[in-house]
Amino acid sequence: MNKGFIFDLDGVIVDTARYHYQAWKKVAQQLGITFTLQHNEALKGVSRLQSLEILLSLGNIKKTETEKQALARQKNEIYLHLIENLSPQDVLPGVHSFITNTHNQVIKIALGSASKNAAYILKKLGIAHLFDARVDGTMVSQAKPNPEVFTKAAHLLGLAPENCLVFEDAEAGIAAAQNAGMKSIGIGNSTTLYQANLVVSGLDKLTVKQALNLLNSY
Ligand code: B16
Ligand code: MG
Repeated sequence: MNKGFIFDLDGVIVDTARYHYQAWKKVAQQLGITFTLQHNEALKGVSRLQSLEILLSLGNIKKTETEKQALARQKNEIYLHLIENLSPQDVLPGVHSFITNTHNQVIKIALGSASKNAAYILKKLGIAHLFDARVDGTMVSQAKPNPEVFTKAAHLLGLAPENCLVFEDAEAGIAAAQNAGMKSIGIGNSTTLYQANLVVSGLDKLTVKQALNLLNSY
């Protein structure tokens, strides 16, 4: 079949979003910035450096490029420490069977993540082999909502954008899918992800047939 499903990582396959939040919260505290779960929504799916820019603007704080690099590095060290014990048990409910059923339907599978830690995380989760292609933060120059990550994934799968369906938990990711000319399924809250073609709370609440019907509809 000439169709592809492109999965975001953080928040769709594994709940690392809460560790990103905890790591940024520590950096924010150090800088004297108030940072809430609501603020964190704007950082989801966004690159590390751009997340830092958002954080700094919340506190109206200016930093030099060198200081920004150091803060981003510090956040990543905290984050890596928090995900140290990630294991196959951390794969979110329904993900394994959804991906296996996708394979059984001969639909191609790609990862489309903003994270530079994506390869490491997939390895820890023991699911790297399930993907036909992987595009992550080390391979793109433009962050979501720019469509680059998904356009590249479609290219690697050898598929046209209109034949790809994106699964995303972030507002910026749904916008990136739209900008790539792809339909999307939001994973999470329908208020935040209202621009998606469909929103479910998790992959355990969706069948491959439903997703395929959405991709094939106009
Ligand atoms: P890193 P996704 C994104 O991953 C996260 O949602 C976002 O919070 C994070 O800032 C970004 O990756 C960069 O991650 O610091 O590990 O390179 O949701 O696109 O899979
Ligand atoms: Mg995400």
